[in-house]
Formats: sequence, structure tokens, C-alpha cells
Amino acid sequence: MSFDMNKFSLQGKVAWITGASYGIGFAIATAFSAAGARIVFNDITPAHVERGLASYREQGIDATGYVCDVTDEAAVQALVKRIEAEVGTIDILVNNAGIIKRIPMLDMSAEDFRKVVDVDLNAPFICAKAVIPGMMKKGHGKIINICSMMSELGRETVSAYAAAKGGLKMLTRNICSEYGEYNIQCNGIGPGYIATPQTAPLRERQPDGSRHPFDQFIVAKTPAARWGTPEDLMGPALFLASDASDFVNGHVLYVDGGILAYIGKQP
Ligand code: NAP
Ligand code: GCO
Repeated sequence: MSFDMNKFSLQGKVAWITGASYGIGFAIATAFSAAGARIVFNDITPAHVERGLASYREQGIDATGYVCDVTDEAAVQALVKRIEAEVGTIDILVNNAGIIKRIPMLDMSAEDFRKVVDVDLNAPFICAKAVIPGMMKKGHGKIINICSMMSELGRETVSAYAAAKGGLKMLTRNICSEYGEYNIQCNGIGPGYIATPQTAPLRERQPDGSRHPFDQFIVAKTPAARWGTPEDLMGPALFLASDASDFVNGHVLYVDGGILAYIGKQP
């Protein structure tokens, strides 16, 4: 018995990472490019797509960027057809685009709740539904949903986000159940607390120069005793996008420095 390291290669594969102009999606796309994949990404505004293209070029990555709101099913269906015509059939989809609104539930409007669920749960459904037919024709496919610790835990002010990310864990399991027989693997990645623009408000220095209380809380709750970085997600994402994980399906891989396993350091 031997192991072919090429199982970790993405050579010749087309990978679409949604909302990947920066942050976690950009890091995952960078790892996929290093493994040989053709990178496709989208963002809502032309300015962010242009900024993303410039960032990819700085990394030596010839990415293809499109303007598309992932909550718009007609736009997503049209985008997938355009990607298939201009780049190739999508082998790997990473449902990365996401938003959060930190509002106490009693103060949160139903409209705001729906907006978060629309981007964080409905959109992954829309994008997966758009790419699966092409994957079925090719006889293989990888879908990676970017879940969250909030797929498992709640906390104050993130009711919509936790509901969406909990639903995304179950959508991941359902896509596995419904399309596993077509050699399509659908798994999740559950990042812990990662230093990106999305969590910047939780790490802001206080007026007196001290660290944000939530920053101190997270570092005390994490065995790794630090915030994660987008780079921490590169290897786990590459594993789930590669042939090396062909018998892994319906799983959520938590990349959280151990926070979900730890009761927390005594104050
Ligand atoms: P981020 O810095 O806020 O970036 C989110 C990206 O998604 C942005 O490029 C944003 O584009 C894009 N986006 C938002 N709504 C969109 C839409 N309707 N259509 C297309 N693109 C859209 O977030 P991040 O921290 O990198 O997080 C990426 C993913 O990881 C999210 O799903 C998030 O929930 C998840 N996550 C993050 C953490 C963390 O600690 N950071 C932990 C666990 C999970 P614009 O800039 O144009 O708005
Ligand atoms: C928050 C954070 C978290 C992280 C992440 C944790 O307000 O608690 O934004 O939701 O983004 O999802 O896994």
C-alpha cells in the first residue's frame, strides 16, 4: 500500500469561492491556487471585485472575478453559466460569503433577521443548487460551506447568525445525503474566532488603550490562547477540496484552536 501525495493537488480544477475579495475566502482561494486550481470569485460591488483582483495579482494569482449578489438566484444561475463558458465547469464551490448583524434579539427587526439568513443560509443553497448539475455531469464535485462555532453555540446578539449557521450545518449534511451517490462531497468548515474585518469590532482597542473585553474573553477561552488567522484555514480547506477527502462527507471540520472543546481558563 502507498499514498499518492497528488491526492492533495487541485491541478486542473475550477474553484469558485464566493465573497472572496479578502478575508477567509481570499486565504482559501490562495491555498487552492497554490495547489493548482483556477480561481473564480465574486463580490457584490465592482469596486470590491477590482480590489480583489488587484490583491490576487499581488499574490501572482490570475483569478477571475465577477460582480454577483449570491442571494439573487437568477444572477447566480446566470453567473454559473458564464463561468462554465469562460473558465470551465466548477469542480469546487466554497460558500464563503457571509454577513453578521450583532443586535439583541428583542431589538432586531424581522427584516434584519431575514437579511442575515438570506446571505448566510439561503445563498449557500442557491449556489450549491446552481453548481451541482455540472458536478453530476463531471462525475465529481466538492462543496465546502463556511459554517461557524455558532453552528453549535449561541451567544447574545447573534440570533440570526447562529440560526443561519446552524441551518448551514444541516444543509451541509443534506447535500451529502442527497448527492453523495454522484461522488459529490459536501462538508463544512467551522472557523473559530478569526481576525478579519467581520470580527474587527470585537477586537477594537478601548478608549483607555486596553484590549476589548471580548478580545480578552476569546483568548482566555481558546486553548491556543490567540485569535485565528485566515491562514489557519488554508490547509483544512485544501484537504476538504482535494481527492484526499473523497470519503469524508457531511462533516463539519472545526478550525477553532480548540475553543469548542474547552470550558475556559479560570479568571
Ligand atoms: P468578511 O471579512 O466580512 O467578508 C465577507 C465577504 O462576503 C466580503 O467579501 C463580502 O463582500 C462578501 N459578501 C457579503 N454578502 C455578500 C453577498 N450577498 N453576495 C456576495 N458577496 C457577499 O467575512 P470573513 O470574516 O472573511 O468571513 C467569511 C465567512 O466566514 C463568512 O461566512 C463568515 O460568517 C464565516 N466565519 C467568519 C469567522 C470569523 O471569525 N471571521 C468565523 C466563523 C465563520 P463585501 O465586502 O462587498 O460586502
Ligand atoms: C461573534 C463573531 C462570531 C465569529 C464566528 C465564530 O460575533 O460572535 O462574529 O460569530 O464570526 O462565527 O465562529
